[in-house]
Formats: sequence, C-alpha cells, structure tokens
Amino acid sequence: MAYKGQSLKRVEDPRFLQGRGSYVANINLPNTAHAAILHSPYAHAKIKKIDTNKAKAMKGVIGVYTGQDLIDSGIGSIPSGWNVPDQKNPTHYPITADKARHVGDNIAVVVAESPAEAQDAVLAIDVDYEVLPAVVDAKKALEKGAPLLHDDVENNQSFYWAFGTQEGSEKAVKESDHVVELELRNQRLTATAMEPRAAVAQWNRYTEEMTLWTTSQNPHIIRWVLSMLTLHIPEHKLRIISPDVGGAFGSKIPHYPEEIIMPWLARELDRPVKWVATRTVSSMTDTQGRDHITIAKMGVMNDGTITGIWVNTWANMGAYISLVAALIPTAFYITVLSGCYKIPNVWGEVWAAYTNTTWVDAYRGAGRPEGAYVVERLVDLAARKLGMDPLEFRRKNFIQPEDFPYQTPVAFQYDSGNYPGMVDMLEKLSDYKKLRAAQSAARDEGRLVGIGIATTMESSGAAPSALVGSLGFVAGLWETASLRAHPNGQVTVLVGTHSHGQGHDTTFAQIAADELGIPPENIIIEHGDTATVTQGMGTYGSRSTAVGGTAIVKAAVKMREKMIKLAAHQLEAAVEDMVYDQEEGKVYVKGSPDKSMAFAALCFGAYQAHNLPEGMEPGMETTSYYDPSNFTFPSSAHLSQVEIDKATGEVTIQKYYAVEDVGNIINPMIVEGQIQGGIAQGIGQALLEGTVYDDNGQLLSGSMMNYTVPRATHFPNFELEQQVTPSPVNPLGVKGVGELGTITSTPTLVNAVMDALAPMGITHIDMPLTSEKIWNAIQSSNGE
Ligand code: MCN
Repeated sequence: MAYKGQSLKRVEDPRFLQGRGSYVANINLPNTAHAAILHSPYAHAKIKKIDTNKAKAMKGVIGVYTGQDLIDSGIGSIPSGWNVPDQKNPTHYPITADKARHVGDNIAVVVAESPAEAQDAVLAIDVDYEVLPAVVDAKKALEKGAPLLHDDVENNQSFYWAFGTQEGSEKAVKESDHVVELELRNQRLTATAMEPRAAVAQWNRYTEEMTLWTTSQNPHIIRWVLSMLTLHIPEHKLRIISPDVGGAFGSKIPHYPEEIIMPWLARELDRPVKWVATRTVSSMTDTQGRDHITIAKMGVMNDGTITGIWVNTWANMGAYISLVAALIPTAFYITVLSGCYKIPNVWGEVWAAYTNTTWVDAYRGAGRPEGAYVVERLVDLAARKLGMDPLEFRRKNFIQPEDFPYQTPVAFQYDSGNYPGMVDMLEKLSDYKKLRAAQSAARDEGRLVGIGIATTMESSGAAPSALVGSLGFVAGLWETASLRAHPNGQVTVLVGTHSHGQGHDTTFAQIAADELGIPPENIIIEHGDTATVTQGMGTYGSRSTAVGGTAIVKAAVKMREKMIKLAAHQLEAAVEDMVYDQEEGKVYVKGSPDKSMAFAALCFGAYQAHNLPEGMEPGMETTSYYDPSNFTFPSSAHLSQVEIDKATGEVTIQKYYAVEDVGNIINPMIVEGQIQGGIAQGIGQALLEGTVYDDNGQLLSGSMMNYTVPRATHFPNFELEQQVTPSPVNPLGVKGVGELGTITSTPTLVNAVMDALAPMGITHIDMPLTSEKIWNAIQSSNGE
C-alpha cells in the first residue's frame, strides 16, 4: 500500500502533547552550573571599564567572565557563511570586548550554582559605558557622517549586490505606456518561536570530548563552525545535539554566541554549564528578519503587458553579519523578482548596512517574501492603473505551462508550474464573480470592503552545491540519509535535516515505507545528533523533503539493489529475473511470485551472513549523499476579502482562500498544517507584527505585550485546495511547502486592504496595517 499521499497522523504528537518532548531546557546533568548573561542596555556604547568584583563575591557565584577572557583564550570571531563579492564581515566575538553595538549585545557572563544566583550576580556587574550616537535605519547608516559601528567596516556598508538586466529594465520602464512606482518598507520581524533558545555543554576531561545540546536547525553546521572557526575543538571530539526544538522559523539557523560561551565555560570549569534564554532575552538577541527599504518601478503597456521591473533595496543587517544573512537580500530576493510572470527585463540592486540593532538572518521565507511583496504590490498597482481586474492582469502576464523549464532574467530556471490553472482553481474556490458583485453592493452602502489577490512562486530546496557556492555559500547544500535495517526487518533512518515542528518523523517514514515496502511503524527517523547522523545540512529554505527526502529514496534504492542480489543468490535465480515488490516488501522471481523472500528475512540473512553471494559484505545499511540539480519552484494563489471599520480603522478578515502547488504531496494533512501556519504568520506581518527600535536604538517591542502576534480570533476559516504539478528535479516530484503560505499571504492581505481603501484614493500604507495607521490614512484621504 502506498503511504505517500495519505494524511497519516503525526507520530511525534503523542509525545509532545503528553509533555514527553525532550527540549534543551529539560537536559539536567549532575553537577550542572548555570550561566546568565549581562546584556547591553545601550544600542551603541564604548565599554570603558567592567568591574566584576562585587558579582564574583556573591553567594553561589562560580565565576564571572568578560569578552577579553574569551579572546585571550583564543576563541574566534563568529563568521559569515555566505559571502558576496567585496562583503565586509566585522569581527564578532561571542562577548564583545570593546563596545556594545545593539541593545542586548553580550557584555559578560556569570556562572553560578543556580539560575537565580547567576541572574542576581549579573545585576551586580558594574560597567562604565560611554554612550555613543546610534543609527537604526539602513539608509541613514550609509549616509556620510553616520555613527560608525565597526572600525573594520567603512561607511557601515556590508555589501552591494546587483543582478539582472540593468539597461533593459531602465529602457523598458522608460518606454512603457505606464510606470507604477512604489516606495515601501518591509518591516523588521521577530520569530517568536515558542521555545526560547538554550544551550547546555558538557566536557569530558578524560576523552577531551565536548557535547553541546543546542536549539539549532542545523547542528552539523554548528559543529563545522565551532570546530574550525570559533571554539577550535576537533570535529571528531565535538558532539552537537539538537533534540526537540520548539519552533524556529529561521531564527535557529545562526551560530549564536552562547553556543561558544557554554562549551568554553564547561571546559574551563570542568562541569556542565546550562543557559536558557528568557522571552525578553530572545526578543533582544534572537536574530530578526526582513527590514528592507525599497523603491521599485514597473513598466506596463496599455494592454497590460509587463515590460520590466526595477528594484532598489536597502537591507538592514543589524549590528553584525549573521551566518547566512548575506544570502537573504541577494540570492533569495533579487532572484525571485520575476515572480510568476514573463518579465523580459528584471533588475535588482541592494545596499546592505550595519546598524545598531539586533543582527538579522532568515525568517520564514527569508528574502522570498520580501521579493514577492514588491512584485505583487506592483502588479496590483499596475492592474489598478489600467483599470484591469487583478486576476486578468495576472493571467495576461503568467508564464504558461508550456514555457517550463522557464529561464528568468534573474538566474533561476523554474522547474515546473501551472499558474493559469492555479488561478482558475482559486476563481472557482472563492466564487470570485459573486465576491466582486457583493463588494460592489457593499461599496454602494458606503462600506469599505476589499478583495486582495497574490500569486507567487518561491525557490525552495536551494541547490546544487556548486551553484550556491558560486552565489556565495561557503558550504554545499546536498543532504545525506542512511538506512540501517535491523536483523528483524525494522529500519532506522538517519537524516541530516532537522525537524522542529514540520513532522519529519511522520513524512520521512512514509517515504521510506513506500520505498522499501514495509509499514511506517517499522521505521524510525533520527536526526539532530551529530554522533548518530554523521553529516547533514539541516532544515531551512523548505529543503527537507525535496533534498533530505530524496536522499532517503536514493539510500533505499541502494538497499533494494543489495536485497535483490541477496535474494537472487538465496533463491538460486538470476539477478535480472528478480523483482522487488514495493507493495509487499519482498523480492520474488519474475513469473513465480511464490518464490520470494520477505524484507525481514533478507535483513536477517544479511546479518546472519551464512549464505551471501560471492564478495557481498554482511549487513544491511546504505547511505546516500544527494546534491539536487536545481531548486524546486512551488507556487500559490491566495485571495482574501476584508472589511475595514471606518470609525476605528480595524480590519476584519472575512474570507481567505488559497490554492497551493507543492508538487506531489507526501502527507496532505501536514501540508495543510504548514500552509495554515504560514498564512497566519504572513498575515501577522501584514496587519500586526513589527520589531520597533527608537532613534537611540532602544527596542520598543521587546516583549509579547508590545509585539503583537496574531491569535486564532484574527482569522476566518482558511479554505485551501491543492494543485499538483510534480517537480522534475527529484524522483519524489515534490516541492517545498514550509514557507509558501507566509510568502503569499502578506501581499494578499495588503492588496485586500488597499482594495478596500481604493475609493478613498489611498494607494499604499506600510505594514503592519494597524487600525491606527488605517484610521489616520482615512482621515487624511480625499475620498470622504
Ligand atoms: N511535505 C509534504 N509534501 C510536500 C512538501 C512537504 O508532505 N510536497 C511535508 C514535509 O515532509 C514536512 C513538511 O511538509 O513534513 C514541510 O516540508 P518542507 O517544505 O520540505 O520544509 P522543511 O521540512 O524543510 O521545513 C522548513 C520550513 C521553513 S524554511 C520554516 S522557516 C518553517 C517551516 O518549515 N519553520 C517552521 N515550518 C515550520 N513549522 C513549524 N511548526 N515550526 C517551524 O519553526
């Protein structure tokens, strides 16, 4: 029976729901010491002197350490793993020694017998700061005379990157019948994962081995960097475990200071050391996302044909360069500016700046939501300018199914898709004509009802390694999987990706079950421990199924081949005459189905090793390293209807429809869950969320009291449908789903609100579209 395509219940859920999750904060080793960190209260301040004497003398305190202590012992600077030409990567020690560059920058660490004693002693550290002027805005940071963050980075400029058809875009925009222009801010966001970050380190003085439990999406990458660049412990003596991780959304990709500080302390003190962030510390120090200022233009002809697009962006990198931060406004942003459309000329350029804010890295979608937002807002404005229906305008410009593989002017070759089919489905699902008729009736009554649409594609499962290398990645983006069949026919699948909410224990078992012909109950999935899974690149960029899932398929093919050889030998038949029955999990002789050996019998035979073919090694274990030939390109079309209360500016989402195309689907229920969560997160950005710094760099949204994440009551029922256009890139035919809902829902909602406000002459308001901003726009509009 085929398990792929079925909505199997998530096997991990009973554990999570019954409080049996194993999170880093639950790791309690004997004799553990507890660390607390002193964070800078200033966004930019020179550290003139640190007096730790009072703190050191406090009850329970084992030690107090400053940045200089770590530097003196040879600890390295946190590196950048993605480097574009001429990129300037400032020095970034896990505890700063010279000055604080953002609120929350690490100033010192206390280790004590209990978390409370450590925290109390943190308050007793006396720091003499010289407060310096701060800059929080990317554009202002690049201006002459702006406060300089790093001595080794001139003008605060991290990098400049550009791609596309500069001349063509300029000409196209100039010579078009119409030009639409937009200046927008894609505001900064905080990931607010349910589980704050944590790290526990244990040093084994006998073997000189270090074990680090950390809340990471990519423990193997953390091991590479810790070993080679920051902690300098040999890789084979370093074990990184990322057990259950309670959500991440990109914020647990980076190499964080605490992943260096805790092992360093554990070795210094020769006892386990534990650190757990509070929500406030997470708000200040988890990497944040987005934060673009953009000026964009689109040229269109009278008949609705898009001729070109021109985009200038200023990207705020925060105070330091994070691990893959440089990827986000470059290869994950400018490369999606063609969207779902045949645009002959696409040009994007970006200036990236350091500012006195928390460092920025991936946040669900990472670059692709920013790109989709620019394109979909321009498309909406263009349709409005021409008086065309936004669905028809999109249809006119779509890349057609027969155009795939489609080469855009901005590097990507899209694998497959059916964008017209997707909007046909959306039109039907939403009963679009009826919605428009109802909207027009509501407008006649003076109500502010709007319908917003967005159609987007995204690039998931970044690959191949050589390509991402040429774009700036220091590592590769392959994935590895090992299948270990046990003598009784059960199988352990070890995979280099990391599940932190996505349900891989379930979907990966479905994949392996179909490949081997055994029930998923006989398979367990292991990930997140470098001692069992030898290598891996982790989970982000919606890569796990397309890349990790395919590595499982490839390892299963090798296992089937070995089983066929073994069965042929034991059944005294020719290898060419053997058939592997993936339905039944057995190997039989063609034409004689009763001459067969079951999967478990073959496993037992392989370990028994009494009767193996000449030259065959005992055991049943296979490994694959898989490097895909291309990204996969999922797509989606969303539609939402909103109503705005004129008196308060409050937006109510009345209807939400979404059609997604993620290729073949492994588990429809999990895919739906990913999309539902993604839509909620994208709407959160459109309407509510925003990380706010004042001009002095003080974080004004540092708690859940003033950073508004959406609640269930903000949403109507999402009505979802799937279109299936398999990807030719991988044998599963799958594309990524993890970020798609987020990418499409943000422009959908903003387009809906702008549609509602269109009769008042309002064309754009920057996110989040709070009731206050909308109310103010209504008050100053010319429509009333
Ligand atoms: N899937 C499927 N069929 C497909 C594609 C995917 O059944 N055609 C299933 C997969 O097997 C997997 C899930 O859907 O169980 C997501 O798969 P995929 O799109 O491959 O994405 P990843 O597993 O690589 O997850 C990463 C993605 C990203 S980049 C962010 S950010 C994100 C997201 O997943 N963070 C999440 N979803 C999240 N969900 C939770 N609960 N928590 C997070 O932190």
